[in-house]
Amino acid sequence: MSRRALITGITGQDGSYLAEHLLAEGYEVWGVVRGQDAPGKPWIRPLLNEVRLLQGDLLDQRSLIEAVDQAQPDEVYNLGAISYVPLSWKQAEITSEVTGLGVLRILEAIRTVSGIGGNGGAGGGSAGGVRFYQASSSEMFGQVEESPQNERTRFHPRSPYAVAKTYGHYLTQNYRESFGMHCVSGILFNHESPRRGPEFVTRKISLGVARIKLGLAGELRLGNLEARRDWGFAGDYVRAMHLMLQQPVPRDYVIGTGRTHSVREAVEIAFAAAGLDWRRHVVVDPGLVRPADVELLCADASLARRDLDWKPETEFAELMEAMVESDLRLVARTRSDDPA
Ligand code: NDP
Ligand code: GDR
Repeated sequence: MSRRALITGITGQDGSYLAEHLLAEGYEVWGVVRGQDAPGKPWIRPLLNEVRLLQGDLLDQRSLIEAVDQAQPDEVYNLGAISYVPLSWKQAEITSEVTGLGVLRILEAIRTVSGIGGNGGAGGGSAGGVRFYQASSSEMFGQVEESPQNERTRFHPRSPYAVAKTYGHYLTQNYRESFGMHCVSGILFNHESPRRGPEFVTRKISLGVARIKLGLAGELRLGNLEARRDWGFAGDYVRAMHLMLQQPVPRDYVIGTGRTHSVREAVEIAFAAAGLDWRRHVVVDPGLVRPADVELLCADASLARRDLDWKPETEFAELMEAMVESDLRLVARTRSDDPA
């Protein structure tokens, strides 16, 4: 019988890549979606025949219990979150509810359905029970004092989003220790793709380049060009999520490339890929600089390399170029579909 996976956040960037990966691995995949309508994102549509969708919300305990009960999963991947850092200053409360307390609700749903009591263990939950993956984030490191960062690096979260993720991270650890549940957190560094939300900087750049190249815009407004990130490809990172849950002993892993680039370098690569001079188009907008930015993040993923035999396969320049190419096609198609 095929193994069953339940994914929250299946409509997001990572959810869709993870669903594709697990289907290819022979899993029966179930996804939790919000609202009444079928999800509209174009990359989800081809999956609709293969993935079973359940209505649920990380704000709603009952819906999560029902989703876990219906899917009877072997593995649960909690990818659902409000994931855009700037929004978390404007809507700190809802971010804490979804990104932070949502982790508590999904863990409680698993505990309830598995019958794991206050002393742990009762209905499975240890080696034979449901395995749980929490989408932790390098944003938890925040203001770093040492680089690169690994599983032992101190956290110093710099946004309400990062604080909520840190809560979810410790709670996942706590359920592992308190109830013997097979819970792991992947501390993932930034990962991107053509499916990245348009508000995140790499995709904002690739879409901006495409619109400028096709004559639909003249400038691209950005914030802090000097921030440095360890950027990888989302398709490589979902493999790591799955590998983490296959380990006999649950533990947390850092996932990243170990290389950093600045936003300025991302801009240079993307504009050059379309034959444009970025200096003629990029405007630095102080209004886009964050109240407390994270200046540098760089992963030491040597534990994942050793235990999971995982390494990234996509170079940053290759990734940015692929995103520009994809957005050039997307913008050209949208423009020709536009009756105006
Ligand atoms: P996205 O923002 O693309 O996707 C977020 C998902 O969460 C969407 O499917 C969204 O659904 C869902 N969601 C939002 N609110 C709720 C809610 N109340 N109940 C249930 N689901 C909800 O994120 P990514 O795919 O990029 O990231 C996946 C996870 O990994 C997130 O938790 C993110 O914080 C974390 N992460 C991401 C990194 C990255 O670089 N991408 C790095 C480290 C961690 P809807 O479509 O309905 O809005
Ligand atoms: P991040 O990603 O906050 O690291 O969170 P984002 O792409 O939003 O920002 C990266 C860096 O770029 C700088 N920047 C800008 N960012 C945006 N969005 N828009 C701009 O115009 C702009 N100009 C400069 C930012 O200041 C920042 O330093 C992502 C999310 O996926 C989180 O959910 C995840 O946890 C982390 O990655 C790891």
